[in-house]
Amino acid sequence: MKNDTFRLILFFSIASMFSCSSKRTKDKHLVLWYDKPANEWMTEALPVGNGYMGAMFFGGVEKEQIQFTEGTLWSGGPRSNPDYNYGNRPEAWKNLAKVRNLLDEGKTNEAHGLASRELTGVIHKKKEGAMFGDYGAQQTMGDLFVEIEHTGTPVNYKRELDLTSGEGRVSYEMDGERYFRTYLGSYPAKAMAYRFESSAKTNYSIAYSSPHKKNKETFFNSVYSFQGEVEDNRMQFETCLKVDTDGNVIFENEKINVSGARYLNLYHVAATDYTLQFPEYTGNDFLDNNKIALQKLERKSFNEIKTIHQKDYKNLFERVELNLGDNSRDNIPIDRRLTEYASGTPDPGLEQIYFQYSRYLMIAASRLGTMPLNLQGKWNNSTNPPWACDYHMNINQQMLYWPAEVANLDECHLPLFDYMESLVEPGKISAKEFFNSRGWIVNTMNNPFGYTAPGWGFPWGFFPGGAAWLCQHVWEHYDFTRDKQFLEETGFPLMKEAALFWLDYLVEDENGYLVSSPSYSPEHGGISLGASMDHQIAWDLLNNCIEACNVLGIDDEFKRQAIKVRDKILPPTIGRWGQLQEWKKDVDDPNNNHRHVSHLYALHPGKQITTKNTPDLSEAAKVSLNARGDSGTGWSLAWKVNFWARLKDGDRAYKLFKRLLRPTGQKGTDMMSGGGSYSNLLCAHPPFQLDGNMGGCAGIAEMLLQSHTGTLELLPALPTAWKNGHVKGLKARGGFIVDMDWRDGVLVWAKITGNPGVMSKYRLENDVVEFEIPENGNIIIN
Ligand code: FUC
Repeated sequence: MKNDTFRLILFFSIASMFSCSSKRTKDKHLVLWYDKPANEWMTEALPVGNGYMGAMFFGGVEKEQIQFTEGTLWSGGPRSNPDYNYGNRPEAWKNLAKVRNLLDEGKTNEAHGLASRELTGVIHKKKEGAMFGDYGAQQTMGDLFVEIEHTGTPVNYKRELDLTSGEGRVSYEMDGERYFRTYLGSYPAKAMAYRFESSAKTNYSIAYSSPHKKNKETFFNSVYSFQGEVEDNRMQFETCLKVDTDGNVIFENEKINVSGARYLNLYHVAATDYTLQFPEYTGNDFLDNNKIALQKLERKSFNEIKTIHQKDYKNLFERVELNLGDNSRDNIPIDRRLTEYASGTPDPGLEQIYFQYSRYLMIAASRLGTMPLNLQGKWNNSTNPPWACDYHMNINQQMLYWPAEVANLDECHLPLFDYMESLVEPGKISAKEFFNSRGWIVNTMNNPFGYTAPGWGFPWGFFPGGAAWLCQHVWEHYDFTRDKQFLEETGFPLMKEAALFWLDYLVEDENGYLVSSPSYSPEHGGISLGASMDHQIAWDLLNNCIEACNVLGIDDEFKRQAIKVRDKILPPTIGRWGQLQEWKKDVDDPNNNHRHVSHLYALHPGKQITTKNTPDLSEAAKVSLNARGDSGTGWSLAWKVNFWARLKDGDRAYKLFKRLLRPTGQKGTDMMSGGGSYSNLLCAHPPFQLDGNMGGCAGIAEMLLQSHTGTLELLPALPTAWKNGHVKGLKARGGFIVDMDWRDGVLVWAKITGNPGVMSKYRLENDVVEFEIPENGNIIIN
């Protein structure tokens, strides 16, 4: 009797939790939900993360699969091979003059041949099947499988990712009983937490499956621990599961068996011995890290852990609100919404979700003390992932962080800067060995082991401009936050050191301009003398350095030099068919629709070309962009959204944004036109790359607010489709926060918040208005 009463109370409390949760879900719009479990990792499973770890849950009824990894788990690097040399080829620079001479003489093929032999990075291939040898690759840590012992047909099945609370859920009924699960990644707890609840007493069997070598496996005091290592470099790791349940627990045959449980909480931690520190990259006390994380969870209930997580998450997430109109399609699963959207059904609610999903993903995967986002954020299920799931510096890494400032998540930008700082020392060696120059460089592909050399193939791997491009991010971080201390201590040292490379590398051409030689416009056209992207990146970096010197009032000598060099760099040039030239020579092919649109860097993310200050160059950029067309990989589409927004063509930007949401069944590597979204809304390059999600989010912001000219432009590229809307919390350069309401495509109300006394200008259509932030901290425009 006592037991029955207890059971009844429990049933009602779980039942009320269910009704609450479905009611809550109904009035919330920011939920990705599905009426069936995921079959496939890449296209359907849903991501959760705590910054350090990324996990994907499938929501299977009889068997839950939670694939996971930890950001530092990599193969390759110094411990994988005594010959690993961070990619460097000692004294490669001795061939530089010869390559330059050949280019000057127009002997491009010979220049290509010599550069391929001598200006390429070095990797050592050891293991059969490992694509990148001692360069390595990000590694999955494996999968947790949770078998749930129940039979019957599930009804009212729902699998969701709630962006407002930062948690995943699965719920269903079976045989008259209710089942409910929660999945979350807690940054403060440095742990993942999964909860399984049921109205009936349930049996579970939990197993971890690792692709890596096992060194030790224990189960003690309700904690399962697996210690293992990556085969080629012996990187050590441990992952632990702490089991908290009202059922009985036994560990046998490498499985945790739980019986008679109405709740089962699994607290999941993982760490490796990796340290972000040149030259060894090892030494982290990973066992201690996990021990401390688990100790912190002691005596905390799941609800307490969830509350702490939500506080941390909401503090970041709730800063920005976006409303683009009708949310009435929330009762339809996302996969169906995507298909219907692609066939013409307007769905502003889905567009809002797409925007906020990127913010969710950034919070889940990029926090102070963690590795920066990689090509797949922190979500990788392979030991041999595409492009090593690395840090790609010729667009991808930068795009991953485009929304960080404008979408009001500047703290999430910080891991990128820590990573950049770690690259300076190896990057200086690469600059010296390959170019005999000062400064630091990175090239196309970068791993967590200081690989800063050009890639091992030419020309795709050749891109010394990568570091300068990264430096735009530290400048932007300052410009958005106006954190002078950051600029002085972190930003400017990185920028100046990267600028030294360009002061040495640029050479004077026959007309007295400074040009980049050899250079390469990612990732086509071959070796050249004078790729425009290099010139625009160098211009942008020097220009930002000059502004930084002004702000900090330092380094007059360097500033003078930077001004002199900046003003001598070959400027963007208009070519024979009215296009913006991609190279110094006017050789652009009007039929080239390559996915990289590198020569428009000056338009976005740079600011050398603007519709207002350089209208002719803007027109030329438009001609180039039209010629490139509206197809591309996911990130290419996302970049085009931003380009058209900068060109103030909201409808064209919107057209490309819609393409980005196009459902794609493709899984291969279509470089031409396969870009779109999977049903879990992750961006399809294809395959999955997170850059497109982030670039798309930044593109939406760019349509609503721009500030790169020093003037806050309100609704500069509003698409006709977004007739009425509201945005709160976007950030603008100068340290401002902007809220806006618009009706029938016209701004009706805006609030600009900033520090009292700060002055700036805003532009509304053709009117430019100067303002000063008053004592109360904001101005209202209506
Ligand atoms: C660059 C791009 C490819 C891909 C890869 C990860 O090389 O050209 O499209 O995104 O990065």
